[in-house]
Amino acid sequence: MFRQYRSLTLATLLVFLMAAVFGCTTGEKEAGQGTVKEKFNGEIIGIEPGAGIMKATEKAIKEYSLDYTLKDSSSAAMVAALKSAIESKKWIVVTGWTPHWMFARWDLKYLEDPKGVYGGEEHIATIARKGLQKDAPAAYQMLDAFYWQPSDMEAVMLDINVNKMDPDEAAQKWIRENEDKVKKWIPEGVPKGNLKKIKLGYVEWDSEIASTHVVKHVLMKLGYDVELKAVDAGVMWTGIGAGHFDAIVAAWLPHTHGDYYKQVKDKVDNLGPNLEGAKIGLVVPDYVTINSIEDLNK
Ligand code: PBE
Repeated sequence: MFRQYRSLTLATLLVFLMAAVFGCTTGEKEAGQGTVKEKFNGEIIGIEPGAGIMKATEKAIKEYSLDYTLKDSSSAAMVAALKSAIESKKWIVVTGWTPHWMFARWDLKYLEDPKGVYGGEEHIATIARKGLQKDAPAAYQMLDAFYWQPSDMEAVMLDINVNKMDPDEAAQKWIRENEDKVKKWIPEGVPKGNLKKIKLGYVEWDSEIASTHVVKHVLMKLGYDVELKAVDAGVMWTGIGAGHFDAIVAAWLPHTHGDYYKQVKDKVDNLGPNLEGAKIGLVVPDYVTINSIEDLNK
């Protein structure tokens, strides 16, 4: 009986000792003494697989020889992961872009990209199918004139994502509050044409939800019915090339969607930039103490 007790006590002591030792190691890591890769859990949190930024990140992993896994997810899941990491002050690296409301919501920074894998500054272009000009001249002119600032797009994104407005409501609110800008996009004395319904393709990226809904409501002001079709990036591009969509306002050029664009460029009308000063890259919270993609290897 007594012997049994003694061995039990010894075993308990051993368990306590082990817990103390291991607990200590974990505690140290949480206090921030792991390697950079360990702090990021060896993961880059990505978005939808077809996005240009995902291809660019695969390339960055190769060019910087990063021992990291790029996780597919969705734009919404990426933001949710970012939010929860920030709430517990954990390190996280995500595929991010500008314009995006997340920069207004949290203190974030781009990791420097000395090899230029993400391609620097770019623009978002409007692309129309061939024949739209003839079928719906007023819509075509409006799409051609559509041009706004990153701050405009961000205002709509903030209403949708932070103020939890419905995209249609947020778009209509922005239009109401920016009559002077919208007026410049509305053609005068241009016939509507035979096409009554305009079909816009887009991907459910926060930036493109904002722009596509604004354009939808301006086209409705011109008297068109408008149908929005949310698809993958690949389908958006083959769709505009094949004329399944009348237009897209979500073409990130020259870099992010450069490969997609190359495949359809002779079959579409490029109506030029609708926004300048866009950018993609790897984004971390400000409290993360590294500054460059090269530091991810440390
Ligand atoms: N994005 C937003 C897209 C373009 C718009 C940066 C996530 C992409 O990477 O394809």
